[in-house]
Formats: sequence, structure tokens, C-alpha cells
Amino acid sequence: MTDNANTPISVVGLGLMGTALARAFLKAGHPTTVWNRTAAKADSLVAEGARLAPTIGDALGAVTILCLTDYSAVRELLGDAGLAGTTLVNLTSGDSAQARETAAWAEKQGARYVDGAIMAIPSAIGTAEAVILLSGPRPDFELGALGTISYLGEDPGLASLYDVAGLTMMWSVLNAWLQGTAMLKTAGVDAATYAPFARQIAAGVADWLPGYAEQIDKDSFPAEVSALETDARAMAHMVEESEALGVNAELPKLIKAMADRAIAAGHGGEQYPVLIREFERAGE
Ligand code: FVH
Repeated sequence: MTDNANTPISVVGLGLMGTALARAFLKAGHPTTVWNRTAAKADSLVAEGARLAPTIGDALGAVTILCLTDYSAVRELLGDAGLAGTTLVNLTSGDSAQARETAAWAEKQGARYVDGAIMAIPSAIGTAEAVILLSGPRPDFELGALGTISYLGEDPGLASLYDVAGLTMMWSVLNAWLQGTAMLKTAGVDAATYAPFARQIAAGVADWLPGYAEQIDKDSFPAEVSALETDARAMAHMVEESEALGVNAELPKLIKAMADRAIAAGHGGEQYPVLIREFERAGE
């Protein structure tokens, strides 16, 4: 990979995120070309030194970053543009099937195609906290101006898969926190008071992941700490408490139903990560 802030970069799509990406490239010294369907959104970047391409065809450079609403916008925009000689780095959010289809389509048109996912908000772009996931052919140019680049492998679907897996983690943790917050509010405990305790629990659970991952990868779940049937008894408290307090019990019931199914399938004496089997198959 060339560590070269002189590499010219094009950024197509100047919404909230695309503007932050273009600004980070400019700040790092990359000659930066920009294009947006609504041209006025390029004004501030042009004032900061970007070149505004008059057409999408002119915008396509050796390295072109795409950051549009979704994959259909990408296909709609680039449909007839001609892609030979371009490496597209598509940082638009989507799923792995869309990423693989778009890779095949772009390669058919002569482009090199790298898919990506941005795990950050616009204001974090350009800092180490901004994680950019990439997959597809390994880039031979430097994108470090954007943040921490993590290359995941040749399969162009991997970046989107990691993105969706990360979002699942994020929203599951947040929903669990909201459930506990709703329960505690009934006793007059406000969200700010509960938050540090919730954070401590989340950090403790995060520490279990490497050991649990080892059990999943070995497909062996000895109950070293607690058996699933013991966990299920605590889950019953979670359901009963929610119902008694008059707060929403959907999430506790879902958690318990999955454990109950695994126990019914004979896994009650094994450790929690045996539930992976419930996640690996589509629900009834
Ligand atoms: N903003 C964020 O925090 C998140 C963080 C994680 C990843 N995302 C993803 O980034 C993609 C873009 O998000 P965004 O926040 O920049 O979105 P908007 O501000 O709404 O900008 C959308 C741009 O897409 C252009 N566009 C849409 N459809 C078309 C089309 N058919 N042809 C050409 N351009 C199109 C739009 O153009 P315009 O409306 O300004 O003319 C904007 O440039 C997204 O995948 C997030 O999930 C951001």
C-alpha cells in the first residue's frame, strides 16, 4: 500500500458523510475532486480547495469514493458512466448480497471494486475513532486520512456483514439498557443514575466474549460458570418483574423463549453460548 497523501481522490456523494470524507482528504493534502447530484452541496468544499467535477463521468478518477444513500442510488448513478480504469471504493451502507452483486457488476464494467462500511458519525471522520471496514481486492492506496482502516479480506460482502453484525450488537445492547432503565424508572431511579451500573455490566459481559467465542468455535459448551437452565431461572425473574411493573416484556420474553427452546432440545446443562444454535437457524 502506498502511504501517499498526494494520491488524487474523487468523492461522489456529498451528503453529511460524503462531505466529511471529502473534507478529511483535503485536510490530509490529497488533491480532491468532488461531485454531487445537488451541486450546491459542493460549495464549501470547493472553497476549501476541492475541484468540482462538471459531470459524474469527469468525477471518476483512479480512486473514487462513493457515499450515497443506498446501493440502488449507486447503480442508478453509475449505470452508463463507464468504469474502466477506476477503482471504486463504495462506502454506502447496505447488505452483503448488495455488496457482492455490485462488485460483480462493477468488475464487469472494467472497474476494480472495493466495498466498505463506515462505523462512525461524520464528526469522527479523520480521527482514529472512525473505523472504516474494507473488503474486496486489497487497496494499493492509502485511505488513512479517514480514520482507522480495517481490511477484512477478498470477499466484497464481508464489510457489510461486519457492519450489520456491529449494528446488531449496538442495538441489542441499547435495547437491553432501555429495558433496565424502564424498570428502574418505576422505582424513581433516573436514567443517568442507572447508566454507570449498566455500563459496568456491559463491560463485564464484553470480557466474556473471547472465552465464549472459543466454545462456539470448538462446538463444545461445558458449563464452567453457569448452566443454561440456571440462566433460564433468572430470565423468568426478568419477565415476571417487567410484567409486574407494567413495563414492556417483549424483549425479556424473547430472550427466555430462545433459552427455553435450547433447553427443550437438551442443552440445559451446557453453557450460554450453546444458544448459537438458535441463532444459526431461521425462526419458526
Ligand atoms: N451519517 C451517518 O452518520 C452515517 C454513519 C454510518 C454510515 N452512513 C452511510 O453513509 C451513506 C450516506 O449517508 P449520509 O448521512 O451522507 O446521507 P445523506 O446526507 O442523506 O446523503 C445522501 C447522498 O446520496 C446522494 N444521492 C441519493 N440518491 C442519489 C441518486 N439517485 N443519484 C445521485 N446521488 C444520490 C445525495 O445527493 P443529493 O440528494 O444531495 O443530491 C447525497 O449526496 C449512507 O449509506 C449511510 O447509511 C452514514
